Amino acid sequence: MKLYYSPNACSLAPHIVLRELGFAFELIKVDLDQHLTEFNEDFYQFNQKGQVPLLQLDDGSLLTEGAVISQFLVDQSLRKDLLAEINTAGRYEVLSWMNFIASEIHKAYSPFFNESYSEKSKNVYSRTLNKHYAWVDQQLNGQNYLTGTNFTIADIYIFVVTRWADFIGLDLAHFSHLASFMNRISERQTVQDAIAAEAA
Ligand SMILES: N[C@@H](CCC(=O)N[C@@H](CS)C(=O)NCC(=O)O)C(=O)O
Repeated sequence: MKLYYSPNACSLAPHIVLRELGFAFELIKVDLDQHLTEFNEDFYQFNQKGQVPLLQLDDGSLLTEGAVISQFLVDQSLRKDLLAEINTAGRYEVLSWMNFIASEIHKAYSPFFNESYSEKSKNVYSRTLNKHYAWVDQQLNGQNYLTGTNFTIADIYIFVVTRWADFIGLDLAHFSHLASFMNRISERQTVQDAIAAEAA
């Protein structure tokens, strides 16, 4: 398997999932501005959306959309703790989080990485993020992970996008349960290995 990624981008989530599962994979770095892979190939020939993450299977088939790639990967494994089996309530609880993170949190960060947005528009997105994180912080009150006692792919995904708060100067320190959660996830060996591999 090959994972096309950009350092610290949302592709870090399926990258961590690959390490949690112990799968063999190759990382291919993409320069998103130049649309080039580290081998000087046009990234658009692999993904016309021009976005990471992109997963290429050994048979050459391609899968996009990080939240779906993470689900796909766990379904290829025996690790049902990361995402419960089909037709169980636990699975849909995790998928509900995945959808919330993708549609409400992940995309609310995008304007901060796009120079065409004004400061005024960015302030609107800051307020949106604060509102969502206030709710997330409440959910984490008294529990280690988003869905309770179990670490899942939703914890990985929200960890990856919430790291961006530091990059854009969004202060989330007042959300103490969220802060503890971020520390807890950052202590995992797979998370540290993935971050180090992307920095190499
Ligand atoms: N809907 C996609 C969005 C992926 C996405 O936003 N990727 C960003 C990096 S975090 C990217 O590739 N941006 C470059 C671009 O959109 O041109 C997903 O969830 O996988």
